[in-house]
Amino acid sequence: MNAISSSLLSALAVVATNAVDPDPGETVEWREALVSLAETQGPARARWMLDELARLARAQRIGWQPELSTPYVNTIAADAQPAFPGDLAIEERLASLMRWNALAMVVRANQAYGELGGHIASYASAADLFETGFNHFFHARTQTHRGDLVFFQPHSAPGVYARAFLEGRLSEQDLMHYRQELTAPSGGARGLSSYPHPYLMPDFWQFPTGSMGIGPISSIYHARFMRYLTHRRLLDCTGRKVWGVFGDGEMDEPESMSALTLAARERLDNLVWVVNCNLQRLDGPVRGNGRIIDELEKLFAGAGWNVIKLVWGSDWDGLFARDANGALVRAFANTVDGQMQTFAAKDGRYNRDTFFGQDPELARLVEGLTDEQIDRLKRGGHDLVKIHAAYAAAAAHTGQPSVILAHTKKGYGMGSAGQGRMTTHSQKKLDDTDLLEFRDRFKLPLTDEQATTAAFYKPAADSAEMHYLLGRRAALGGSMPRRETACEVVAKPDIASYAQFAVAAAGKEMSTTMAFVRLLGNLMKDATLGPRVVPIVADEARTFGMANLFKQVGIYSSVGQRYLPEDIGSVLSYREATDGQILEEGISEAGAIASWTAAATSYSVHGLAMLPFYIYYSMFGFQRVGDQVWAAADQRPRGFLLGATSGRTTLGGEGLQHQDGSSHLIAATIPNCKAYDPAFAGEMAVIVDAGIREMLVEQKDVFYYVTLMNENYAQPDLPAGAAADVLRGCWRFAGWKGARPGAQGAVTLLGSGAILTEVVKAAEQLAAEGIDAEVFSVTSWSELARDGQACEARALAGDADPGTPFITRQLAGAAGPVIAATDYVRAVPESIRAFVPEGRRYLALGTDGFGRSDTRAALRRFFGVDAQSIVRAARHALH
Ligand SMILES: Cc1ncc(C[n+]2csc(CCOP(=O)(O)OP(=O)(O)O)c2C)c(N)n1
Repeated sequence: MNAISSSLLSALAVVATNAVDPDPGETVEWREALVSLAETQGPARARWMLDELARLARAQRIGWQPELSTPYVNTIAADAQPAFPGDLAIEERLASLMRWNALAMVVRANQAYGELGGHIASYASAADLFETGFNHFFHARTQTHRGDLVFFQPHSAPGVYARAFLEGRLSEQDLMHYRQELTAPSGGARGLSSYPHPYLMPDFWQFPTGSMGIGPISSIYHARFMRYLTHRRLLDCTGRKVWGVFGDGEMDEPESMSALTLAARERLDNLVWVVNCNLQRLDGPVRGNGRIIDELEKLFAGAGWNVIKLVWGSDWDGLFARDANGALVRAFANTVDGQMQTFAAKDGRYNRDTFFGQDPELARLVEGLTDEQIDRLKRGGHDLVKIHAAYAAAAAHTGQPSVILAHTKKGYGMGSAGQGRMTTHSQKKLDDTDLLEFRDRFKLPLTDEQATTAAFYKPAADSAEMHYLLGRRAALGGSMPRRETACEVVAKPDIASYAQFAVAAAGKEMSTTMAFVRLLGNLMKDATLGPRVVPIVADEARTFGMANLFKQVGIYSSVGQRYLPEDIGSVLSYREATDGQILEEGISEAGAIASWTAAATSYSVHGLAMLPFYIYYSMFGFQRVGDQVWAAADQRPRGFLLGATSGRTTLGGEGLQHQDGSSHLIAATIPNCKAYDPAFAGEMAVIVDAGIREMLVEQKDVFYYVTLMNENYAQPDLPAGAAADVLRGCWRFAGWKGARPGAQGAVTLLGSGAILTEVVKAAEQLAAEGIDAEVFSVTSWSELARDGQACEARALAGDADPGTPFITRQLAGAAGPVIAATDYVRAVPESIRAFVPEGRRYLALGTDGFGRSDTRAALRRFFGVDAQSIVRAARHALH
């Protein structure tokens, strides 16, 4: 209200509801009283009075609630706008150049190869939103400022490349290789990825946004993680912001919405979202029969965000000022987005007749304007002055995250070739007339030939534009986006100092989950590494026996603990603290994996290596949030994912939706994910130790997935020298000699994770029957398969010495058919079939199908992975 001018206030006061006013005279008196109060005593007093009336209405049980939505106008009134601090004319010229080069990049790529794809219309709508950020707000990392985090709408990537071209970071050759990552090097260029992909452009993009919804949720958890780092006094992140430009269609994704209340609850005023409300998505309007801006306003306001509506550009200020009776606001209230899109697609004449022509008052407002002027009336998201005002207000706002709902036109400036058209999302062919019109529309300094050949354009180095462009970025710390990787090495403690109990377990009974939790507790006590550990849970800490950590290291809370926990006297009491170390994300696997991603990329985003361990029900990992893991992989994360209660049969009673038989299959498809299914605590310890070394000491871009079980059994010592084979994926556990005289044959048994104990029992039984059995513990099927495939690839490439796959060599030391059994689907052990030594039969047993509720023994029998089934398979293979 404070931002709404008094003239508008009076205009808004007469916006009619559809109900008939039974006493208009009385209404006028009340209205005038409020307007006069606001004018004479200011908006604060007016707000007080309205609050007071609301209280009174509640006491009287009148049944009135204030609406969460406001009229379809800017939140920031024209007279409350700060002066524009830049050179408007230059910024507009620069924005036009960005638009042109982005468009040219897509058009040319598709002229050369029609199959490449690409988008023009999204950036055409977002260009001014990006440019204002680049010229005035997005701070790059410097010696004194670790940089803002900026999430760019993915289909607008060409606009970011266009800017990098003008800033001298990319060459014309690079632009010519947009979406041609493989062929670019032969042209002496770097290929430009379709969307922001740090994996493919590791010194450029920071955050992948190509999969809708993942950018938004990730930005929230990054903002929260910055608070966590600050509160834990590991890194002061004050003064740094997270900016995200997202699509209005993208807001439909569950991930986009799922953490809005968290952002508000945590008072993340370091977070600003700009929702590019061009009212369209791919197929058509986002809300053809409604208004997405109004809907999002209610949603965000209800979730506790500061909402800034940026609906109309400066050209509209005069119209609103003259519109004493609120005809415009009334008309907007009756115009749905589908119609608004049509207005964008049509010319000034149509808008005059159809929109302004609906009411004599409206028609009078535009009497002095030509059709072309009506056509050019800007929406808020295309007006640099208004955008700047909204960004400045959002950046200065405290106590809440802010969202700017920026009204734009999809395909802005593409004229009849695309502006507001239903098909504009994928429009990438512009004919000569379209290109010339675009040039004229944005006053580009191009000859007809340059325009029709979509020539790239860069102003001379000594031009005012280039000075301005580079000067603005220099003032904001340099070019963006820029992905950095330098961070200090974190020393790894000796494994004996934290995991001796697991490596030399001496037959003690425990589950690998118990062992892991104990190991984690020990690691956190290490003076150097300990503080960098980030344990993450999604409301399953008690399930995994981690409740002791609540007291020991505390649960992170930005406000500490404002209550006496019920169990305060207990040694395991629930403790929340501002410097708490555990991130307890509640029942949100999407949130927890976003949190993990923030911590796992901290080495790059903040220059401070952290080591997250996210432990969860393995079924709710790759299957539930697989695409978020894929996006995390794109960012080269370093950290551990722990799939607990893993396997189809270890979690007996839980049944079909809980029993995971596939996570290792999916993990194997992620190139930088090293996945292990250890059977023993000692193996698990060696794997975690190696992971810490690879990620924190050697700073390799890998992350680890380790599955854990809740079945208790005797944990053997890990023999000296086994560690290297454990890490490669397979070590010889033991051999059993047939008890009966006279050779009955020999078999080789492979088992992993939960099923290794069944394999051992099978070996004992086979030996009793007179069959020799060698048992290998497979710790990673995927590492074995990758090693084999790498040898194969070398051989195919003509390498004279391609090497022998590790698993082939391991198995060569044993005899007979090979039987493999796991708690995962058969395809997991099948992945090494090609590398089993020639002439040896290979049988893979797994847990294909839906899970069931029953005891472990019954389940293993049912799936055919119990000792009996393995014995039967061995006998079968021998005959
Ligand atoms: C998870 C996911 N689903 C579908 C797509 C395909 N897709 C790409 S852009 C797009 C429409 C985007 O609309 P909006 O968010 O409104 O952005 P605009 O391009 O209109 O600015 C869709 C459906 C995707 N990239 N990611």
